[in-house]
Amino acid sequence: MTYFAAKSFLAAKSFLAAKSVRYSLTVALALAAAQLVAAGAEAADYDVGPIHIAQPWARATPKGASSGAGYMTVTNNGTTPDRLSCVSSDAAAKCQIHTMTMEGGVMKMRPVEGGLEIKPGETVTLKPAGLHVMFVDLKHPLEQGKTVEATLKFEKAGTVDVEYPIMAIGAAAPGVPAGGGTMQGGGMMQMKH
Ligand SMILES: [Cu+2]
Repeated sequence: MTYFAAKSFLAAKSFLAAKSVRYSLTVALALAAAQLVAAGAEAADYDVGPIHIAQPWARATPKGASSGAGYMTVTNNGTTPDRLSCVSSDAAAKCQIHTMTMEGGVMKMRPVEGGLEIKPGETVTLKPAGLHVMFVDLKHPLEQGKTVEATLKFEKAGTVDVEYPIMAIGAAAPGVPAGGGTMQGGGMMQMKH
């Protein structure tokens, strides 16, 4: 619940104290609807089979960048391991799941072969300086305030189209504009396909 929604909810609550039950129900429903609309502006969560995807987001890219990155939290609520791959994106020639590791003082990223395993009951967070969805060979820059779509494939659970709201260049997390470990412009970055 946003601060604004919380405030208006409290206001409505005291207002309702003097009203009939039927009327209060109507207002409560209207409030719930208003909150749903407000939530629509933020990232949606996705479910495919027993897989839950929360808070997808991507980073805006500078002009001329050839690749961009997306992040999210993936939980496997099932009883068998599953494997995540990225099939396609509307903004890039291809998309991949990448790992990032420090090797000899250099940050290297490379595609996860055969898909990223997510064990039963496990939650895996894709975040800056770690695992990420890599949008390779961008057709256009990722622009803050817009979204980039990717089709994700889970070996067992199936495919799902996910929209990643695009945050600022170098954003550390949704709603956190401060940079730190930006993926783009990496003189230190080596990429293997
Ligand atoms: Cu990458």
